[in-house]
Amino acid sequence: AQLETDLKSALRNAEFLLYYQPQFAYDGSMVGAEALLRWQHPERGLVPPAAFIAAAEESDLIVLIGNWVLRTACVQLAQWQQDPRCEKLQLSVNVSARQFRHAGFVDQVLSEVARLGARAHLLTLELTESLVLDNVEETVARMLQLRTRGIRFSVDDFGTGYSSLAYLTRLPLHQLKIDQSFVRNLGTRPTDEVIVQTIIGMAHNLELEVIAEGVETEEQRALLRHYGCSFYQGYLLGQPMPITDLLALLPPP
Ligand code: G
Ligand code: G
Ligand code: MN
Ligand code: NA
Repeated sequence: AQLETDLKSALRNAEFLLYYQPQFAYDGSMVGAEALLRWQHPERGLVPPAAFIAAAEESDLIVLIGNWVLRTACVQLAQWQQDPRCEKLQLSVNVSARQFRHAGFVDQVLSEVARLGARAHLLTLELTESLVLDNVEETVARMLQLRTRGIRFSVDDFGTGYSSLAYLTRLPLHQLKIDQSFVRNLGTRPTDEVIVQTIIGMAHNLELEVIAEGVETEEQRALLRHYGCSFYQGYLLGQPMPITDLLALLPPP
């Protein structure tokens, strides 16, 4: 409960900020970033989401925090659109199950996008596999309301749940994001190579984009490329970083 009180005051005192982890195409060009929440605590310093997201998810606090993240991401997208170096960058935002199921979610996303003038097709919402499978009817209905307005969807941590091909075809998805637990052992654990190849093949057959996360070595990237993975994210290419550092990675105009 203390943490909950602290999080409420963090919202009031504007102590949250977004870090950005770059995402690259196979040709080395930056295609966008994932927004990752951080809490700049007055005494504890920079607090990672692992220390507070789960607590926030126990109440509608996650809705308030999630709304802040969405708004801030839309502000960023709208700013990028003013700069020819950034105008094509897409931004991925993590969405918690409780936030997605909240009655106001669809309206919240659409109104922030419209109010701030962000291009909807550059905003990707990352949903976890367990979220999308929990109540497929309702999930599809909500996703479609956003999809028809241009918002894109990615399945985060893909491969850790139990998605069947049948479920996947029912969801209006744009991207699968291969979980880092499979990427980590590429080249050392043959079963993970099979899993990664299967996910990539599945994505291609469903005409979905596929991105690998947690890419830490050249060997992993080379294998992923060899298997047909088109997009990469991970420490090899860039850690989550402040926005100014991200923009410094772009080629000069
Ligand atoms: O960098 P990392 O420590 O940023 O993130 C750890 C976990 O926190 C990841 O599983 C990530 O999905 C989650 N996370 C990061 N930012 C957000 C956010 O804005 N909203 C939600 N719901 N989860 C987030
Ligand atoms: O939203 P998601 O669960 O995918 O969160 C991504 C998490 O993975 C964040 O905590 C981020 O900091 C972390 N991460 C990003 N790239 C790497 C990487 O290359 N290696 C490891 N170990 N973690 C990473
Ligand atoms: Mn994510
Ligand atoms: Na993930």
